[in-house]
Amino acid sequence: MKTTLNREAIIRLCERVEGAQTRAYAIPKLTDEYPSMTMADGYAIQTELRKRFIEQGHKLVGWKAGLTSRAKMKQMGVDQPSIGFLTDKMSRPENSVISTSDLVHPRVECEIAFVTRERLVGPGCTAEDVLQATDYVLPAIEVIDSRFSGFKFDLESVVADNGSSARFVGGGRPRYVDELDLPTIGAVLEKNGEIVEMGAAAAVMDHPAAAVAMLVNILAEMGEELPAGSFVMSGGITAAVAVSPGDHVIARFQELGSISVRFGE
Ligand code: OOG
Ligand code: MG
Repeated sequence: MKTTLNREAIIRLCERVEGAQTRAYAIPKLTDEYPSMTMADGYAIQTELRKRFIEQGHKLVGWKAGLTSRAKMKQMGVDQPSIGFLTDKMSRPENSVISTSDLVHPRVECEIAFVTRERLVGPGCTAEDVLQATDYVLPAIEVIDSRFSGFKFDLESVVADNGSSARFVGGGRPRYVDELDLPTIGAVLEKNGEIVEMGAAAAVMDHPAAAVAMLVNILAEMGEELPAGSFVMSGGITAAVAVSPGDHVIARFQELGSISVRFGE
């Protein structure tokens, strides 16, 4: 991947995103200052952020594909998927209360997550390769939180902001993929007892494993691979739903059980 920003600008923008993420405030999208910034620049900033968090003792537990369904692309006004990294500090247990005071404007998504038992290396990784390397799948709720004002961004900016990654909750009923017809799995998202979104896993690139393959191929462009034992989210099936303190969210998945979380101050 070819970057256009110099090292100094990448560090400065990384520090800007890191400040907004760790202190939960909104910033203007990065392309306001650097209109010709590219996706490669976005990934260079994200990589810098990942290295910093790891240096601070955060553990890399996996990756996420984002903007992989038409519902998500339409909601955010973009036309391409992206990837981001996941650390232990972002993980929250099922049935927990997730605090919102350390988030800017959280939204929830329902996703299928994969746990791998073999490493995956691109380029040329396919959905079949992913299914072959998968130990099991499980449902997940992702809590995304763009650090950009009004949750408005372009791809270059959101990639730098680690794909809006904030919190994630894996749970429900883990299953082996060969026991499921993954694309036809339905998901219903409820907020405070009302159904707010619904869809099927096929909304994610016709098969969520295709989104994981796409992720592995982007990793390859960054000179990285997906190690065995990774937790990988394949992307929101439906549009994301805003949450505030007091909200109770349940994501119900056909065959995979459900995940419940509450939001607090
Ligand atoms: C970008 C993150 C998208 C997904 O599952 O599509 C994402 C955003 O919408 O802020 O996590
Ligand atoms: Mg997501």
